[in-house]
Amino acid sequence: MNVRAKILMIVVLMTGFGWGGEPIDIRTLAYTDEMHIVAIDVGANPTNMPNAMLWDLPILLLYKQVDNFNAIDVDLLRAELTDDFVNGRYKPVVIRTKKDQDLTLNYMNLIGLGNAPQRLVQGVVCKNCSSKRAYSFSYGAEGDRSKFPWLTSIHAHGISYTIDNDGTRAGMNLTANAANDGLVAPGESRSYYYKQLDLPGVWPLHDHGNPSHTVSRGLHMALVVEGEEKVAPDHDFLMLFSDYPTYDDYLDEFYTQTFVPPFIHMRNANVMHAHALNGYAAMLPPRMNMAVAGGNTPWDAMRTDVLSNPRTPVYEVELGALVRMRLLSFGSATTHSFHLHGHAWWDKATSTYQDNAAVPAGSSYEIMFWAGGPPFRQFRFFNNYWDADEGSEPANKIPVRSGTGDWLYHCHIIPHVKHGMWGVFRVTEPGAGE
Ligand SMILES: [Cu+2]
Repeated sequence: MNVRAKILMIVVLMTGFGWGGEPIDIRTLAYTDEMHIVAIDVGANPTNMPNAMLWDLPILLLYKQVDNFNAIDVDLLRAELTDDFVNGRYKPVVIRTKKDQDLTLNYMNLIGLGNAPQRLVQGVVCKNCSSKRAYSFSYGAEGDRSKFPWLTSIHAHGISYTIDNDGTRAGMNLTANAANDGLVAPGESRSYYYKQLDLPGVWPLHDHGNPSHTVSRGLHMALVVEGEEKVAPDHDFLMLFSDYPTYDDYLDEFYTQTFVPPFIHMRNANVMHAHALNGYAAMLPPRMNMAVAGGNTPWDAMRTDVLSNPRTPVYEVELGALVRMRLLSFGSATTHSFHLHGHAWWDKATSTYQDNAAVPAGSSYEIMFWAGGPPFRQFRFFNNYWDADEGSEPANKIPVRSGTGDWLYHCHIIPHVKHGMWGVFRVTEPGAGE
């Protein structure tokens, strides 16, 4: 094996060859009215930046669904979730329920318990730090918790609930009643009750114990409240936008004397931004290196024939399928957007056609179009994009505008593409997958 082939093999192993990001299709999820959720810390790298180039693994904070809280083995649970995450099988928790139903979320905080991951961080840690310093950091019982208690919660958007289910400490609520406290200490549990979900939509659920610290590390999930279905799309994809933290958390050191290291800290002392879809960031620099090592060029970094699929979602849909995309952003630092090549949709808010949807932090947005075809509204109202096949039955006609192909999608804040926010929307010939 020559040197170039060896390098390629090593890089391929480190970056996870063949892991395609699995889309979340809401229609495949069972309806629920009660769920058990835990929060747990996991040492794992959500990017394709090789682990060997990082000072240490970042510590993610994640929600995970479990059957119940009886006899939970924290280390086993953490090992399973870590394995899922590292191997590209992680999906953010999505809770699907129906309008006018009740929902109970039983919640247990496992952060820092058992054999919790620790980080050793070295390097220049701030602009004004002259020398390199070394820190160890964990969410475990050793040290950190005394200064920065890891109380966490579930705070829901949009749906109706009483103040004791808000998952937030604010105002005079605790003076009024200590039972109003929605925060949960490590090792403890409580339930959140939501009565008669009155507003359909895609709602964020996230920690509100210390959200500036935890939400960007992954402590977020989605609640889908289904209303009356007016249209039945062939695919109903949910995509979660998030960004992992960089320098924001130095503020914690300032206020609490507790150093919380940047999320992705390279051995060369650089701090990396990571912008993720469904939890994973497909950074371009490692893929450029891989492409060059494999005898291609940096311009081939988004190819999936010469490089692996990204762990961001790779959609595969047939030409003419009606696709709904529900976009939900947890961007803790910034807005993101969804731009899809070759497609457009009708934007209800502005009554214009668009091919780029901004999704501000904490917001959701819904779009609908035909794969390889026109916007949904255009098709309904103008009906001028039939695949012209004289004599075929109307039911067999397919709306075609841009056609088949691997259409790139990405956030249109351009640096976010480099930092991981892109993927492939593959439109195939009808029947090709059968
Ligand atoms: Cu973005």
